[in-house]
Amino acid sequence: MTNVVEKVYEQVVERNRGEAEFHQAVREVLESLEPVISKHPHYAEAGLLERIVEPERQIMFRVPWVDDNGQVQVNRGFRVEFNSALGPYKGGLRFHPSVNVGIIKFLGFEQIFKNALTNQAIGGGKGGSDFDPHGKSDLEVMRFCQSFMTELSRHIGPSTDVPAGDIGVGGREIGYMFGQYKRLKNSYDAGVLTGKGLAWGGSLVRTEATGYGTVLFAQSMLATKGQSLEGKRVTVSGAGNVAIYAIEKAQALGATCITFSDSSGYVVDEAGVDLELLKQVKEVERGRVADYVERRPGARLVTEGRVWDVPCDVALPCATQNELDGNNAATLLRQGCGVVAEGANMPSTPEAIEAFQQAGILYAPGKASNAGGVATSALEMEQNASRTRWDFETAEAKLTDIMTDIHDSCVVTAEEYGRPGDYVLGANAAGFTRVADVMLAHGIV
Ligand code: NDP
Ligand code: 2IT
Repeated sequence: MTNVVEKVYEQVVERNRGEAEFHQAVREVLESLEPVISKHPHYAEAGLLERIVEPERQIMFRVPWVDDNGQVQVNRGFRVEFNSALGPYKGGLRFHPSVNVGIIKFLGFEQIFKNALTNQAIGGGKGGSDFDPHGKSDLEVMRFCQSFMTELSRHIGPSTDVPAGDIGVGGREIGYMFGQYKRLKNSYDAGVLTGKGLAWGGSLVRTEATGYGTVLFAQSMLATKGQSLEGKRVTVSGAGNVAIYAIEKAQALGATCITFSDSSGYVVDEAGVDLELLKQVKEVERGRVADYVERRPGARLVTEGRVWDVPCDVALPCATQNELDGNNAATLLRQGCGVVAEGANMPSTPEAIEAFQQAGILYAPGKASNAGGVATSALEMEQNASRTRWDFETAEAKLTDIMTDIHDSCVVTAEEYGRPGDYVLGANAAGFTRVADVMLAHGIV
């Protein structure tokens, strides 16, 4: 790293001790911004790097609730309002036992650049809790969400900060949180949360958007080589919102998706995933991947190794951060994988990214390829503000246009800096420039 970038990175490590994922995300962005900083020294001179790595506000709070046995439980809640240069803070809420401030900060930091890439008026933020929804009753989830929102409601608003879902937060949780927000504020502010139900201000396509967008991005990358997803073997990790709709879109475009996974293992289904069965098991029954195998002849459950051991043409990591390491990348490359598009946030480790880039395959970082989710959240805000509702085709056409634009601006920006095909540089440089120029215009705030 050059001196100026190295100094900022060291300060981040020093000031945010023990936050490994945050350090990793900052390092990845700063390293790839070096050519931008050399070409445009005024960004560093204005202290923009130091400012952009420091959240505008970080909120941490106690979330007490009572479980079904009458026992008091205490979780920790977070909201990191990272950057509001482009619009209200926007980003999901994650409920997972692994959640800590470093994870929320890495996600919030990535969100700044992702949201900038969509070209919509949304700043970057993220939140969540170490609450684990697995195995909890609906009533327990409701009580937790109500307690969480009781504090969060002081900090959010349709023009201030607009949370949505992420791991462990879907339509059910957004519903409980919206109900509590409405009750506390005595105001039907539909635009305060996105990912709402269709009957109360939600947008068509929001459920599908992240997975669809990831696949559309992969399709755009393939098109630069005169290829498409038709006939390709695709491996997918995860079995949640992003994975399910990535599989749906990839199959619609003629690919065969042969895997999915959760924290109990992965499933190989060489005949192609039976999407209706997967939705039944995961969305309706909230079951485990083994429940799919029990009902699907020919499918097998693997509990050793990683889904990346399965040979494929295209890999779509759609579960969580650092789920694909250098060894997994080497295996993928050895077995002929030529495309990786990230549905998850930061699923590839730095070693894996390095391997993909050295091999010259098509590799899309999550902040570009998974931006369809937040982009459609911004479309939901737009519909809420104008009290309209678009049909599925209208919303999907807008999503498709946004994903094409993001893809093309990554390509053009990478070329501008003499590194054609480098989607990491393209995404970071294009996203950073948009935010940085507006921060300059707003003065030192
Ligand atoms: P879900 O909660 O719907 O699904 C997450 C899936 O990933 C589950 O199958 C889960 O398995 C698995 N998973 C999660 N954590 C782990 C872990 N530590 N180890 C192994 N498996 C794990 O979440 P989403 O599909 O919404 O999110 C998936 C990824 O996509 C995340 O990285 C998220 O940040 C990112 N993303 C989500 C967006 C959205 O709109 N929802 C938008 C953009 C990115 P299990 O149930 O066993 O834990
Ligand atoms: O990581 C992400 O972009 C999300 N979880 C979606 C955020 C949103 O506000 O829709």
